Amino acid sequence: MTYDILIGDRSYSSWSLRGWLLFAAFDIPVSVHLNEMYVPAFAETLKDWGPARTVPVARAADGALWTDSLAIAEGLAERHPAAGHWPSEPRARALARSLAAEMHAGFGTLRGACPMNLRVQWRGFEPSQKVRADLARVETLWVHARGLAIADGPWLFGTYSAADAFFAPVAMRIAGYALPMGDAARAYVDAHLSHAPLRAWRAEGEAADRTLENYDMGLPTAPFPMA
Ligand SMILES: N[C@@H](CCC(=O)N[C@@H](CS)C(=O)NCC(=O)O)C(=O)O
Repeated sequence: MTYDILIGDRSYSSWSLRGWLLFAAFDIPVSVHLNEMYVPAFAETLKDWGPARTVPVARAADGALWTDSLAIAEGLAERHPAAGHWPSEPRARALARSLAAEMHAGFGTLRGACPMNLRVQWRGFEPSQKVRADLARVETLWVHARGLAIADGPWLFGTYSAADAFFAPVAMRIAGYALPMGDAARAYVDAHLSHAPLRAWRAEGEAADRTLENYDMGLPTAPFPMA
């Protein structure tokens, strides 16, 4: 089976990053098509991808179309049961699905206040109480997942799962805005910063992407902390 995925600008499109990681981190080949965001052609291009209104969108050679990142996770897990999108242990698998769903549906304050931007680290960002509350919830979920991990390894359930793909952009926000987190959460963020697929994604964004002014926080910058 071959696949195609339509993504937005790699440096900024957090949902696209999730969708693509669901292929790349699980060794499932996919042809990538870029649909630059915030230009009129964005909506035009989407017309070739069924009812999709946002990126990512993934398509299988048999015509199956997933117009949402969570649908991509379930579609690939169904077609590639050995790839390991969800943990094999039932309680861990239930929690992994719950984490991905909560990430998908929530954390609007954190997402709105700290848009993902893989090009710079912002200096002097002061998280509001509401952002801190989202971060506290993120840490609660991560600690809970680690308690159910059945394998060694730096990821939420030991080995990389779709839950990690869903939290990768959160980890990039923590790194990019130097958000305050405990040591265990910091180590988890570092695992994402060292993750080869995510590093490849960022390098491609650095090489190809425009700078989107609407992502400018108006703060001093430092290099993004991924060497
Ligand atoms: N629920 C969707 C969210 C996708 C989404 O909001 N994508 C953004 C880019 S990160 C987008 O396409 N924005 C363009 C628009 O809303 O017009 C998913 O999980 O795939």
